[in-house]
Amino acid sequence: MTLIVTGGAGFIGANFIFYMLSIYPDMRVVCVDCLTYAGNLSTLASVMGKANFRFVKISITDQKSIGKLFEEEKPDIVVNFAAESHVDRSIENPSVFLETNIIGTQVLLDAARQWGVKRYHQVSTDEVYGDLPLDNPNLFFTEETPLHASSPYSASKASADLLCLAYYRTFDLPLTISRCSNNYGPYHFPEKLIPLMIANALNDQPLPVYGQGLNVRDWLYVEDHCAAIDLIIRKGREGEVYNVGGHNEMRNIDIVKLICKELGKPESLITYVSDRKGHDMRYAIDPTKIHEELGWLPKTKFSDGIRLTIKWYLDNRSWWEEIISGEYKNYYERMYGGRQ
Ligand code: NAD
Ligand code: TDX
Repeated sequence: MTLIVTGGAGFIGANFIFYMLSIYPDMRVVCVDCLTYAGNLSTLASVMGKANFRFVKISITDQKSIGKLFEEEKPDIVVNFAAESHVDRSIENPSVFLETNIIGTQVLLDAARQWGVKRYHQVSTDEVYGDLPLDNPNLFFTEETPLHASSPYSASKASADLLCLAYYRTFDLPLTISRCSNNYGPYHFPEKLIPLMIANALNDQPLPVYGQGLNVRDWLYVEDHCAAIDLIIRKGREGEVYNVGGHNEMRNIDIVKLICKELGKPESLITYVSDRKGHDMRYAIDPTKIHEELGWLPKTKFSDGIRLTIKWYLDNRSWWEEIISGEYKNYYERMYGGRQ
């Protein structure tokens, strides 16, 4: 059994590789990643020496190299995590999002068709549904909710989902799609809310909360997402979309205050800054389908997961300190410097 994982040097892809190799120690896992700013080879250090693991540095947009790799490896399963994933960067520069998230997906779908892959899985996001209002907590995203993306990032992910569904309908390509809510956990790139706030708090730096911090996200520990994808590729029905989320809605400001409390840092570090353009108010997943069809339920409560995550950032300072001391500094200055 050979599994290709694209984007495996990033946050969720790396956690998925660890998860799969721990549950299926004999599976051949091939990681494809072109190592953008978000990809980090040191993340994969613990699996790099394994005989059944291979890392290949190529872009999913590189049709020739992807074709050659599929010819060599003849993968049974492909799970596509590779993407530009940060909403703020998509507002700054949309074009690479279209290139990677849409064209990259098309290249993989074509290779999967050509080489007879048994299952192609597209890792999508709840952001394709747009957002929900704050004043109606009984509304949730189901798989039937119309696509209504807000940012260039989510529009590119929605486009990729439509392409996948078209390949299923037109070519019978055996595929599945998962749309997950916000993940958190080890190896989360420090540009994202939770790791950014942990790193800044540990360095006694301001904690930049967009707007009033009232936006709501539905947080899921990354390992629970990995378990859901494993179930979907084994037992999910072809051509189907599965929403993944654990009913764990939190306001941004409450997360930031919790991080201050856990780290013993003063809330006076919190700085309200101008809002993200087009900022989605609330995401909330209805996970009934994956629960009833596949028996999936999240295992990690937020109170445990956030402590595990904070501990990981305390124990692995060199991982994120190296990131934030490099090119990230320029990004941070562009995004937050002088932002009021
Ligand atoms: P990430 O930014 O941490 O990692 C993305 C990885 O993809 C990096 O290793 C990067 O080098 C690689 N990559 C980017 N462009 C590539 C290309 N052209 N070719 C090959 N590799 C390329 O992202 P993440 O947070 O781990 O998200 C992974 C996937 O999960 C994405 O598709 C994202 O849309 C989806 N998702 C993320 C979340 C979340 O909360 N982080 C939630 C739901 C869905
Ligand atoms: O400095 C910040 N201050 C702040 O208030 C940052 C980085 C974020 N925020 C807010 C914006 C959002 O309301 O926190 C919330 C979470 O922001 P992000 O971590 O950027 O995540 P989000 O925009 O919700 O998107 C994430 O979840 C869905 C991932 O980045 C996507 O890849 C995934 O599809």
